[in-house]
Amino acid sequence: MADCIFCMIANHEIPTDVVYEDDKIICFHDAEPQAPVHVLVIPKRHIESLDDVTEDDQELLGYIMFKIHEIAADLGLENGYRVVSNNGEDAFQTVKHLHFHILGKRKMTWPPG
Ligand code: DGP
Repeated sequence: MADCIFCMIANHEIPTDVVYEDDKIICFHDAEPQAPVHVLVIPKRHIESLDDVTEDDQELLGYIMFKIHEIAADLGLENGYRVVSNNGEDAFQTVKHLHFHILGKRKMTWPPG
C-alpha cells in the first residue's frame, strides 16, 4: 500500500533500525519505545489487522508466532517478554498494518491500560 508507513519500512523506503528480516516478515525497533526492548514484527505483505486475515494467512500467522520466540531469544529476553497486537479503534491501533509488539527488559503490569 503506497501510503502505509510499515509497507515503506518493509520495502526499505525509509531508514529503519532492522532487527530481523526474511522474505515474509521484518522486525524493527519501535520509534516510540515503551520498554528497554521494544520491537515490532510485521508481515511484509499488507494486512490491515487481525480482522483482515483470511484462511490463506494461517501459515504466515503461525510463522510470525514461531519467529517471535526466536527474535525474543536473540534480543536476550530470557526473563520474559510481552507480545501485543493492537487491533482496531478501541485497542488504539495507530498504524493500519498488522504488527506485533515485543516488549521486554522491564517488569510489566496487568491489566494493560
Ligand atoms: P499501535 O498501532 O498503537 O499498535 O502502535 C504502532 C507503533 O508503531 C507505535 O508504538 C509507534 C510505531 N511507529 C509508528 N511509526 C513508526 C515508524 O515510522 N518507524 C518505527 N520504527 N516505528 C513506528
